[in-house]
Amino acid sequence: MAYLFSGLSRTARPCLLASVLALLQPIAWIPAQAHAVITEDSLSREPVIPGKPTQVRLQFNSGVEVKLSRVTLVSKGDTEETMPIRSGSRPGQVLVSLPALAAGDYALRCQVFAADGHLTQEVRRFRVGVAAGAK
Ligand SMILES: [Cu+2]
Repeated sequence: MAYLFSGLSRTARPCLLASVLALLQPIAWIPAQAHAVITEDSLSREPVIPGKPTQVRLQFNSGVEVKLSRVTLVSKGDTEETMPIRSGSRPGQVLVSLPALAAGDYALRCQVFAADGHLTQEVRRFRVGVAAGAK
């Protein structure tokens, strides 16, 4: 990190920049420190077929409070729709019921409460149809 600033002149401005970056870092690092992180998802291995309802499995590294969590489907034009979710058979597994989707690009926005009460958000992009399976 230090080398980023080595080329900058020794004025107050880089110091200010460094201070601002230092303040922002904890916010930027929330995903890395997340308390319920997706460790595996079925989207990366099983393509979503157009026109067919699909169950997506999300595996988290910790227990998840499903009732306090929300998974939103984001489609073209930033249209958002809350998807039905329920606990899977394995600890930390969440099942998302996707409706039949037309071909195109989508994303799942996962707002998840870990068993310890911490909220984290992750986005998983996926493609339905031609060249499906692309991340
Ligand atoms: Cu936590």
